[in-house]
Amino acid sequence: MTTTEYPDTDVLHDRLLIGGDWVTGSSATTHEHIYPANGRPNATITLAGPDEVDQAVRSAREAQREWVALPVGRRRDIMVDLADAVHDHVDQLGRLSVHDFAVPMRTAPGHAMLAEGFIRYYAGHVDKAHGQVSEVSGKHDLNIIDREPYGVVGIIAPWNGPMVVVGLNVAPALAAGNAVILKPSELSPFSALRFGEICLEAGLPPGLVNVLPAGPDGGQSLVSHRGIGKIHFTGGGATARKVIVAAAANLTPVATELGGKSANIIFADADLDQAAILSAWQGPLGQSGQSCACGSRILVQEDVFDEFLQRFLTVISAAKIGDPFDPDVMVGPVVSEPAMNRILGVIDDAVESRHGTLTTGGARIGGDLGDGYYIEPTVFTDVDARSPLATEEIFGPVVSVTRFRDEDDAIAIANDTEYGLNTYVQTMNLPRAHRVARALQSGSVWINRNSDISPQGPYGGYKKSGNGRSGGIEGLHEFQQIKNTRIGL
Ligand code: TXE
Repeated sequence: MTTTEYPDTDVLHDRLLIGGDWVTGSSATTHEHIYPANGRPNATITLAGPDEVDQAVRSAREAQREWVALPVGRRRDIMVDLADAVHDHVDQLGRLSVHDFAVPMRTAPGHAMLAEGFIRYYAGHVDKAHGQVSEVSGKHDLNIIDREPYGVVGIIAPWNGPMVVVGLNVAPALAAGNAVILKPSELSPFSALRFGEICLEAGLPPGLVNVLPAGPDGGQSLVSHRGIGKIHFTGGGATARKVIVAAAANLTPVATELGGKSANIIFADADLDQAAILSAWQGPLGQSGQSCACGSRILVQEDVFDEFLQRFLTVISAAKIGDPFDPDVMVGPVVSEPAMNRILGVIDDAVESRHGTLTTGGARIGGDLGDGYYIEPTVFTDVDARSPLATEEIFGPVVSVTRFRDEDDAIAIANDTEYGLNTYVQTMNLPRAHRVARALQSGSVWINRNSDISPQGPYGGYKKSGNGRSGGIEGLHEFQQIKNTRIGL
């Protein structure tokens, strides 16, 4: 199929959504968006520049005043209407995610479903905000503690999950009473722009949600704008440092959700069939390993190493790789030619430096898929624990499988990383599961299951995986500031 034959090309929006209007700005540049599955352009999009960011902040400020002036019940109902509207467009948003970054259509609607779930969850918080009254020394005084919105918040999304960020961060920001400027990556503009349009269709005030695809320059304009009350950044650590430095000019607070190098610990008492399936999909197969939640360091108790490895490789070899719009395809390409070349470079370095034994994969996939950016699911064993393979986030279909002796050994290896986003543990021993979970230095621990991020559980990192929390009441508090009012009676 050529890209023009793909569905929904009529809603591949290529402009900015500011104040409810589609805008192609003078200071904006353009970006030729490439469909990763065939290396061909599917649209030329407008990127936001400083003028467009400034215009969006002005629109957002107006809309935010209108938003908080609405009765809470009305705001709640509008957010419920938004959840319903996203629900009605889950498949279309899924297809746009495929156009965005070639995530297989088998899983793409799941991003929009997650967004719907978070929007619906936070809609329920809108009319249940309770302040507090606390006793103070002047016993006739009245001391009131309130949580208030920042005003206009900037939300920066990574290319691999704009609709996930809509759920994790846009939903609580709106529920907390803020207006939002959402900046998707230039590599994945379409689903976010369509979401912005759905917000207008669902009745949100124009300008409450502005969608400005932009690259690093536009991103810098957003984070250094003095009209932004708070920034939420999801992306890599290197970029996070640039964001924090730029925001520091105005002392704008920044919450971050960053990368990971997550361990997946498989004990001898685990269900090895289930562990093999979970490890393959949470590892090199799901989104071709392009996920912050990728379980890229698979640690297997030595007694069952060979038995697990054989089952794991069997699951990988059975996965169908191809065009993400094909409903039978489970694994797509990586996001871009630079990403493909970077990942292949990591693999070649690891082989040349003997940092591990290449057990399967390692090469670009040619043939019918040769125009796309496809890499074979790649597994290294016996990896040098100090090598880049074992310590650096690869963000591609490359994982390591190594042995450990006992529980203490597994915990030590799992924690021996500067990251701390997720850890996975496969065991049927309940006391062990709790003991190990308590000892792990990561914001999320998943026992016998994949990383199923849900509204009820705050998701975020330890150490260099970031400081933000998305989900739960913590996710709402990220977008509120606290006011203490004391009245002398
Ligand atoms: O990140 P980048 P990518 C992490 C993942 C990996 C990275 C991949 O682990 O490390 O994100 O996503 C914009 N000023 N997570 O490649 O390059 C850029 O346009 C302001 C963790 O997108 O850091 C994009 O919109 N903005 C996450 C965004 O920053 C700038 C889940 C991120 O870009 C900028 C998913 C600049 N100077 C991925 N330069 C989690 N923890 O949940 C770029 N940008």
